[in-house]
Amino acid sequence: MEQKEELLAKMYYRMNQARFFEEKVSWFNSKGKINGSVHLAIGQEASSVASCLALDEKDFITMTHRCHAQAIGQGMDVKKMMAELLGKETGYCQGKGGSLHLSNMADHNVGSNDVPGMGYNLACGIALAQMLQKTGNIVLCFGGDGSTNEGDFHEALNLASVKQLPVIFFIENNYYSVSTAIEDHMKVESITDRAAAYEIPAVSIDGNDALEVYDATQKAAEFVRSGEGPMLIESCTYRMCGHDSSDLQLYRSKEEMEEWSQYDPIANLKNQLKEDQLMTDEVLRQLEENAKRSVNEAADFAENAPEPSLEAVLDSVYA
Ligand SMILES: Cc1ncc(C[n+]2csc(CCOP(=O)(O)OP(=O)(O)O)c2C)c(N)n1
Ligand SMILES: [Mg+2]
Repeated sequence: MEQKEELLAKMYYRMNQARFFEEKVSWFNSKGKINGSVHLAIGQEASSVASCLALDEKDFITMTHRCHAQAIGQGMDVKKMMAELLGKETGYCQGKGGSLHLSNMADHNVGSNDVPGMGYNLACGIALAQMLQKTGNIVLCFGGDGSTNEGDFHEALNLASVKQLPVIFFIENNYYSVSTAIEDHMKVESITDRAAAYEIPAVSIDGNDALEVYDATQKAAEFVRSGEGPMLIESCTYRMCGHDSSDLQLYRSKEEMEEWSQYDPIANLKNQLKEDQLMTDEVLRQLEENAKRSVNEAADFAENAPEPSLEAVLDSVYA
């Protein structure tokens, strides 16, 4: 078991790294250096990062389209991530995956997906393999509120429940599916109600409170690993940015956005760490600086990395 201090430092560092990484991605995107769309998770860092930290090293994750903070939470290397986003040879998928097909199977990261809900059944398949092979590994499956309306979600929950698969369905409820507010796309009060239909235990948590996210995921991981079957966590959070770079956010009020900006998950963790005297200002500042430096180095690495060669264009392409 990791020392508490080490864990909190890793949590604060990776949440900052995710924020700086995405600010840099946004800048590269505005300069036309990233092809295709990117979906930022600014405001969702506690949810995406602290959940991953509750896993063991060999556990698996499946990611959504809003994947950068999830990947950083799981410990992916920001240099290889940035190179991948810029389409460079030194990226995780030799520049062929980009943000929407970013993966790292070697470290049990099954990857991001452009189709909402694609991760649910992938997670079930991997969990079934872990069960049959008795590896003791579990799967943390990320999803979004909107994707729980997909058939895939319901099929996966049913299968996981019937087979008692070791999966945590971790739903990041940011109250929107692109421009559609949650009350306009589902009738149930909470996504946990959906788990009840499959007799899957579920909890709803404050996804902007990193410590609560970590505790809830750790409890769920214990439950799931013990062979009791799947669990669902609804992690309530807020996307403090547009759905993608073309989003003018005309579907929500300035007051609502302003209110959530007062509840920034990074500032929230910082305040908690200071109030509980778990970290000094100096240590916090150092972690922020280190995180920023790692992202600047990643950006330099990616910009100076070679383009994939023409000869390699069909390598690792299966369909
Ligand atoms: C098959 C398919 N349908 C629709 C889309 C467009 N799309 C991308 S993300 C998204 C909304 C997903 O909402 P949610 O699951 O709440 O995740 P969030 O974007 O809020 O993180 C939609 C409709 C798509 N990429 N693929
Ligand atoms: Mg959403």
